[in-house]
Amino acid sequence: MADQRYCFIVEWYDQFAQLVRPYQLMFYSRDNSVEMFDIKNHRIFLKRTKLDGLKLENLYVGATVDLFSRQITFVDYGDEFTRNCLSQQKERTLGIIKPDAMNKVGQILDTIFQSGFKVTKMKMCQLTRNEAFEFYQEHQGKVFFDKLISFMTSGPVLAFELMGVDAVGKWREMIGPTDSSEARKVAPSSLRSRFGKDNTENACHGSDGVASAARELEFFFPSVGPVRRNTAKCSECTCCVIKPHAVQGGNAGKIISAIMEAGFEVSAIEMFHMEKANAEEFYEVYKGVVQEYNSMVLELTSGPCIALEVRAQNAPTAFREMSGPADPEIARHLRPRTLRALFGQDKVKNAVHCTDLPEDGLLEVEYFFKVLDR
Ligand code: 3AN
Repeated sequence: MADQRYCFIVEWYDQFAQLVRPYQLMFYSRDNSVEMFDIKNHRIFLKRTKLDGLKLENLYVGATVDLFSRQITFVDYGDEFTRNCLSQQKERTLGIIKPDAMNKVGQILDTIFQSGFKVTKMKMCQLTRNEAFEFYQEHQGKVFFDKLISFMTSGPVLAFELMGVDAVGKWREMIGPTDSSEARKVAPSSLRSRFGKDNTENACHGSDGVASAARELEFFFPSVGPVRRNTAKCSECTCCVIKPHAVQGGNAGKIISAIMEAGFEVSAIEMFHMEKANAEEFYEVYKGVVQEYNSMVLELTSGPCIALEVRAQNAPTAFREMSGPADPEIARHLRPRTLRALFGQDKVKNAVHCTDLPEDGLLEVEYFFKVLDR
């Protein structure tokens, strides 16, 4: 591979100084090495160092990456070459699973993950009429507008950011024509053909261009100001965290499907890029108790995870049963149908976190959906 040099502007939050420190980060594709330059102090911060775990595909504006136990946030491209090369490869679009297809959310997500899209943000929301009005403002005055607003506010939706080469066009192609019955004729494998009913209840939304994608992403994932409300109910619930390795491995859709098929209500879904301090706080009860504590923290910060609010009677106990023994090897022998038996690799990469103490179910839901989602 040619030795391309990509340049990014990154930030690191220095907890001791309580300062955000900006750096220039160079990534060399030939040998996967990085070099960092301290912008404020005008000096080399990290000499060119090979980092086998680092991949160009994980470097994009908005990403957080663990470098020598420092959580680095990528805030911008550092030069025009990098911007030109990568902004095409890392085009973004907004996808929505509409209220009519939320009972198939796992299957649809699975199709997305298997098709090679990178999902970089995700949040389940319940739109108010005002919010739906704002989102669909371009359609105001059209005959179907009222029907569209009533439909889009009739239940929760899942909004997500997709990233990849020609993401806007590819996602439009994957969802198919607006009218689901037309889709069944001309694009039978499309999502609207498979999951939609007609031209209003058509399962999915996709931005129709790069500019509308930017506007629509900002609507659901604002870069400034308050975040959109999540849908957590914080009652009769427990928290499931789909761990980064399972998200990266493309298993999140299958895991959500399995949970719903087992009769649980999945009432909130959100992707988080966990910071080390938060992962340590979340796993605090295991510190000094479980041998794998440090590796667990490392895994939880190694990439995006997906937190779910899972509801049922006695949710923490029932969901613990479904997750299975912490060690997937043991799970595969004793409880082969559990999530960890099916999707786990080892005691740390064991697919999902579930709480051990029933009284912690609600607290963990609140940690993700009230404390971290601000
Ligand atoms: P698309 O989502 O395929 O880009 P748009 O942007 O023309 O389609 O319309 C936005 C949404 O409005 C559609 N997804 C659909 O739910 C609804 N819609 C569009 N056209 C009609 C129609 N003729 N009758 C009823 N609803 C419609």
